[in-house]
Amino acid sequence: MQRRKFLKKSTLSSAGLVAAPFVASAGSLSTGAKPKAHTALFEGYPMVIATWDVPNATAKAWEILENNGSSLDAVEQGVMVEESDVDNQTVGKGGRPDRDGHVTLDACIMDKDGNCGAVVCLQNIEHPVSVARKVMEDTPHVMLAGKGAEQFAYEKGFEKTELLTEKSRKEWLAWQETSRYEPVINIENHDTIGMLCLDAQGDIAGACTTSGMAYKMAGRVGDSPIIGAGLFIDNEVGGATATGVGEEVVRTVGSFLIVELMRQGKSPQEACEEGVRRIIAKNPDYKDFQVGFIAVNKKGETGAFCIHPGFSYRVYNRKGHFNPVSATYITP
Ligand code: SD4
Repeated sequence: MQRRKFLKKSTLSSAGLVAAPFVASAGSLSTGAKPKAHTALFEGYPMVIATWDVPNATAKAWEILENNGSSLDAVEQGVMVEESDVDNQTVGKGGRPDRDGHVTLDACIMDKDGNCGAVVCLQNIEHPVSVARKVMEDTPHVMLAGKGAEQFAYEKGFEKTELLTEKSRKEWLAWQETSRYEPVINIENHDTIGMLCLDAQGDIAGACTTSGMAYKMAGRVGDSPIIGAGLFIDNEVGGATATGVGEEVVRTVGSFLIVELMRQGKSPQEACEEGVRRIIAKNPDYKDFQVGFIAVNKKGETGAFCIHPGFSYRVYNRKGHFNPVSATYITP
């Protein structure tokens, strides 16, 4: 793989925003300051960062952090907002089904002590992240799958819920007309949500939840519920989470890689860039898929990077609730 030129010409850097942290009002981030490479856009804690344009989710997490809640509660309740939002067709209720018409959900959660829980291919439950938390807290295991995860959820008091909405059902029926397996990923305004929070104590937690690729093969699981791939937290160092084609993220254990790169001294931004570089180095077809990472370190400094333009993220900290910020990207 030849070295690629990094072109960082997203709306963010072209607006001169890279060296402009802590500008309060959403939508007016520009200060005219000269962009400086690898300067964190945001820093300090408590804070929340999440993939995609998810203002309600980040606001919910912030509400918890502002009231001195834990980062673990904040990430859980934050991503639950998207799980309940039927207009978000990539997460929770309203998510697009697999090719057989079943909505199957994947989620994981990780706390400051390195405890983690996950569910994969879970059906009929609106809040997979909460089931993942129960796996973490109430079982000796890390991951439950399919029917076993569903049964466990009922035992824990979760209600059976129809996840397939009329809108998603109609779209699936239309897809069947052609039945080509070409999952379209990351073109929506919001997508799989990965969220990282630092609470007032500076402790980090993360969560990631998704309905996976639309019209995937039955039983397909991506990166999102895989600890180390879709999400990783190390409270000594920082956290990272991914969005995009899970098969590519898994091959580099992307989130774990980014946290380890931060441990070695890279900034969150540098670590995300290297994480993306590793992925494209393994796959010459990277022009055809998207992967994006966000990361945060112990200071609350953030980073974000992706392959193609179009991936954005949200940050909420003491200085304000920031508009979706476009991640910088590699232009193939
Ligand atoms: C998956 N990573 O299942 C998820 C999908 C996703 O933006 O993140 N979409 O592969």
